[in-house]
Amino acid sequence: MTETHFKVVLITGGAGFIGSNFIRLFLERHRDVDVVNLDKLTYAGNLESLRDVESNPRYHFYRGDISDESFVSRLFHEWHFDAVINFAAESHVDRSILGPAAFIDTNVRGTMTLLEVAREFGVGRYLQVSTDEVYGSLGPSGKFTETTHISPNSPYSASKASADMLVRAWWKTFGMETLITRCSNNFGPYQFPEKFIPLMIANALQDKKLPIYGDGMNVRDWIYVEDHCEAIEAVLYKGKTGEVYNIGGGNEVANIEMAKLILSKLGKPDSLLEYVKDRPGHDRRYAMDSSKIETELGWKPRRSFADGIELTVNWYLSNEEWWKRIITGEYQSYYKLQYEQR
Ligand code: NAD
Ligand code: TDX
Repeated sequence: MTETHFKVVLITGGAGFIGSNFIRLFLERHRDVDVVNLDKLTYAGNLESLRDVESNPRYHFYRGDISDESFVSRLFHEWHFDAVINFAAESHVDRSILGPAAFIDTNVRGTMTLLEVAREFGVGRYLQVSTDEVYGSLGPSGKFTETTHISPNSPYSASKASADMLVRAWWKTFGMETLITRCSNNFGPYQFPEKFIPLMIANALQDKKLPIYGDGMNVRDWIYVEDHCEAIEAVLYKGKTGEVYNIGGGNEVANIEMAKLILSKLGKPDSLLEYVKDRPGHDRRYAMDSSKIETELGWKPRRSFADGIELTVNWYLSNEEWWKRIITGEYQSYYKLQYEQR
């Protein structure tokens, strides 16, 4: 599919959920590209999610912070990056309500730092991985398009929207070749068990209550993570610079329906469901219109919702060690120690 040729690509936040899935897919499909993964290894970063690629000679890991300008500059001196994909972020809405500062540091300042260094070094393409949440909330009908007014409601989405604005400005003012993707809710292997689907699976497997915020009727548009990764790949190679591309799965499901589906797949009773206090500012409904990326770049999601959820539930069933060690904090302390000793 490639017209543009990249030799070295910088992936930030590659030890997270979507980044690790992307690295795996990208190394497999682009056999002549080196991938540098820059990740701070926050609570959400886990090198265990990349075990199968760590011995690949084209994969290179650096522990560092995207908002640390001198570190980022040193990395750009060491490597000649043809493209940057910024996945690194604080990504959990509930945490942004409890403490927004880290969201501003990483999602806003970190993006600015990457943009500035990438500009200084003349990087070819810069892709910002953004979210449908920047558009705010929908009523019962309609979908977000790329021209929908930006209207973020949580500290998380406000920080992501701010980053999008910076990216736009660096395109317009400095002529940088930037791209923005805005995707709906992802699910699949290696998602941190604080997010809705893995949390529901992990709790059900431990016979713990499944906390449902509010009336459980909030709707999300779910996309299997591999489909999101393929969309990012399509935008990186074929997207028009300065543009925004919406990415959605076309699978609108109310939270309570999702939780019940997971319980039934695991043979667990609905009595595990527990309605709890709503999330403040909780967006009611998200739905993406992906017609632009479909018509202009020929991408569309390949995985059906039924297949994706089956694969995901099975993955958590057969990778209990991965998520249980996260819950107990075992990986976190192991990797922290390993990298702090360097
Ligand atoms: P995640 O929380 O699983 O992973 C984030 C990664 O970024 C972690 O590995 C973490 O260690 C790293 N990181 C955090 N701060 C950093 C910093 N200052 N410097 C370097 N690395 C840092 O998140 P995710 O779900 O994989 O999301 C990836 C990106 O996709 C984010 O930008 C998010 O906003 C966006 N997104 C996510 C979804 C979703 O449903 N998960 C949907 C749309 C967009
Ligand atoms: O315990 C819970 N109970 C519950 O009812 C949790 C954690 C969530 N929920 C609800 C809130 C949402 O309506 O489930 C829905 C999904 O929640 P999250 O998994 O926290 O995702 P969301 O807030 O929709 O944001 C996600 O999608 C867009 C990602 O976390 C973001 O990074 C991404 O940008």
